[in-house]
Amino acid sequence: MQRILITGATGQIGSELTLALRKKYGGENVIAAGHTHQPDRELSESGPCCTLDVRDITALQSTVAEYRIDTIFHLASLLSAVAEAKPQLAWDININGLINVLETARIHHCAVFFPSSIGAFGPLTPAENTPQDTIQHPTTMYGITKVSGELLCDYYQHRFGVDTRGVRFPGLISWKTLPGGGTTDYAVHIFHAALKDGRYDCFLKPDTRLDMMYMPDAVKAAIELMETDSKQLIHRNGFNVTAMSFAPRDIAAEIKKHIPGFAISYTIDPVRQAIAESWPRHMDDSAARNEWGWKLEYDLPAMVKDMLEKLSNKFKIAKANGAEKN
Ligand code: AKB
Repeated sequence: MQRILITGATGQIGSELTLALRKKYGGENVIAAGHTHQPDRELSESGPCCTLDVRDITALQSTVAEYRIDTIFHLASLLSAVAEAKPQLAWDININGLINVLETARIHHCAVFFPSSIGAFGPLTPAENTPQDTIQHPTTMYGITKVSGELLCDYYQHRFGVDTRGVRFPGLISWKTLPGGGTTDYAVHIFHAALKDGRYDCFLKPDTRLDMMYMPDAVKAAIELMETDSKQLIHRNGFNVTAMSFAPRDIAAEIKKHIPGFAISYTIDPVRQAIAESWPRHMDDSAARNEWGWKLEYDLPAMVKDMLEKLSNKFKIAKANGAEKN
């Protein structure tokens, strides 16, 4: 891994993964490609940035050739709730975009990281201790694109020898960039609301338990998997990875330890509730642990403490900058 392209670099994962990779591999060697959002100052000042729609294979191939890319972290994707609202667009971006990336990787000899999701499972999957290899029969368009993506990545690996690798991310929690239209987004919004208003109205039921992970662990997982000697890997794509499993009432109780007056209420969104109920509650990630040494750093208490510290600092800085301008 020497010259890296990140698609979806301005998104929730991309904005943090790009900075981590630049720190490790050098700013000039990590190209941040975004489509709908402008890169923020930190992203645009720390290395090359470009605008790229992954559905445009000509533009994708010329970017890869121009920057002599050898590894693509392909993060551009619609999340679950948006994909349910716009299923055709989700197929176009999530599948046609991925095929373009895989074709480009085949022609230009690149390795590819593809993030799948807990969404790749469905109601027939065992919900507790979900095995690495099990029934995958998702009922959402997002899930269909994620299973198809895992299969396409496996296909390009065994048919054409493209070095594809990937994980099934759970809900990701981060303070830098907001997620855009997922079912697990409540676990990020709750922190913003707790710090700004002292209360949060949640769109999932209090006992809807799902796997979750703090962004530093997600970034670590993506980098470590791509750095692993391929001889160690039995699986290649769709590794189960998790760090914690909680329901809205559990994270609310943890936040209350830091903000005693915090209150949570519930107004259920039937679409996102149905999506969440079709997903596993807790995955078995022993394949990732055994094959490439996956190990979490943040459990629920550690994540909540760090999120509240980082986010309140961010709000203080934003307030001070706003005050300076006025
Ligand atoms: C979503 O909620 O859509 C994502 C995911 C779990 O893949 N965060």
